[in-house]
Amino acid sequence: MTKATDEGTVIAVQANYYWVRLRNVTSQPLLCTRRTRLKKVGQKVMVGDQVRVELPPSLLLHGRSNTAPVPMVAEGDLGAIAKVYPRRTVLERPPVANAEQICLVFALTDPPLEEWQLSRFLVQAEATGLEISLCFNKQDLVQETDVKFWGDRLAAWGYAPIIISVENRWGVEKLQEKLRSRISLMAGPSGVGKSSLINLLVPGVEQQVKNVSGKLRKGRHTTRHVELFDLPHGGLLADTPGFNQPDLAVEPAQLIHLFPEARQQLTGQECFFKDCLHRGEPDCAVGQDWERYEHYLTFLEEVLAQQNPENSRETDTGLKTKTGSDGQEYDEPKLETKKYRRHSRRQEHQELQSFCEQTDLDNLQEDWE
Ligand SMILES: Nc1nc2c(ncn2[C@@H]2O[C@H](COP(=O)(O)OP(=O)(O)OP(=O)(O)O)[C@@H](O)[C@H]2O)c(=O)[nH]1
Ligand SMILES: [Zn+2]
Repeated sequence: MTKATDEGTVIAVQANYYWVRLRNVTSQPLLCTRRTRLKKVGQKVMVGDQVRVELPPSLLLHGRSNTAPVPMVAEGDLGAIAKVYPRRTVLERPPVANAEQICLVFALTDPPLEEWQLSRFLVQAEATGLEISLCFNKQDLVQETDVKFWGDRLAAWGYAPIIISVENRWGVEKLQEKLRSRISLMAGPSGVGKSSLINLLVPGVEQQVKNVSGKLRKGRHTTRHVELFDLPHGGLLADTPGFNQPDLAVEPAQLIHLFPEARQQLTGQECFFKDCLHRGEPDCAVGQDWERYEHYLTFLEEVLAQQNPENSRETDTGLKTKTGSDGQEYDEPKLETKKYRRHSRRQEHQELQSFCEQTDLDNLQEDWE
C-alpha cells in the first residue's frame, strides 16, 4: 500500500529524531523518524535536508481541500522520512544542508570593530563557498563618519555591508530581503547583537524553540544544536553559537581566493609559478599594495604552520616580527618562495570550522556515526 506523503525541510535533529517543516499538510513541525531502509544504506539526515515524509494517520483524516481545516499535529504524532533529496550544499560545522548564505554580523562599536577579527571571519565564511551577507549593527551608537569609514573600507575589500540598528529597527528591511526564500546561517562574534537580531527577524522565536525542542530536551542535557527558524517572509535562518576566533581551515594555495580583492587581480591572469603563494615570487599576478595583503600573509603563515607544525613560530626562522599600523605585533613570513611545500592534503570540504562548538556535534553523534 502506498502511504500518503508530503515534502518538507528538516529544521532540527536530535539523536534519531527529526523535526520536519512540511510543505502542504500543516504549518506545525512534525516529529519524524528515519525509515530503516535509509539507515541500511547509510543515508544520513541533516538539518536543512529536503525530505519526503510518510504521514501519520491523524494528519490524513482531514484530506486536503481549500475548505477543510488545516490538520493540527497532535502529541505523539510521528512521521517517517522515506527519502532525502540530493543536497545542493553541505556544511560540516555546523552540520547543515542546502544553506545558500552566511549572514555575518558585526557591531560598529561595543564591542569595537576589529579589522583582523573581521577579516578572519570573512575568510572563513568565504571558505564555505556560500554567498556572504555582511551586516554592521549598532549604527545608533556611532557617527555618520564612522559608518562611511567602514563602508568605504569594506568596499575596498570587496564587500557592501548592510548597516543596521536592531535597537532602532533601522536598515533591517534590506537584510530581510537578502534572507528571503532560502536557508541562511547567522554568525559573528559575541556581543554584536545576533540574538537581538534573531528576535527581531523571527517573531515568536521562543515559541519555535519550545515547539521543537521542549519534549526532546526534557531530561536530557541541553547542549545547543543547530536549528532552523522560520522567517515570516519565507526562508529559514540558523543561529550558530557565538565564538570569537574561527580557525582558518583552508589549504594554503586556496587562501588567496578567499580575498575578493585579490581574486579580482587573478581573474584572467596567472602567476608564473603554478604553486605561487604570492609572497613576492617572480611574475606573481597578485600585487602587494592592497590593504589586506598583510592579513593574507599572516593567515598564510598560520595555515602553513597548521600543515607543517615544524614551521611554527617557535622553531621557524623564516619569520620576522613586524608591528602593524594598529600597533599589534605579528610575524611576517620572509619572502622565500620555495621553502614551503604542501605535505598533507586535507579534505577540501565546505565547512565553517568552529562555527559550532564540539558539544553540538557530540549531541548529533548518534546519528552521524
Ligand atoms: N545600542 C545598541 N545595542 C544593541 C543593538 N543590538 C544589540 N544591542 C545590545 O548588545 C548587547 C549584546 O546583544 P546580543 O543580542 O546578546 O549579542 P549576541 O551577538 O547574541 O551575543 P552572544 O550571545 O554572546 O553571541 C545587548 O545588550 C543588546 O541589547 C543595537 O542595534 N544598538
Ligand atoms: Zn602569485
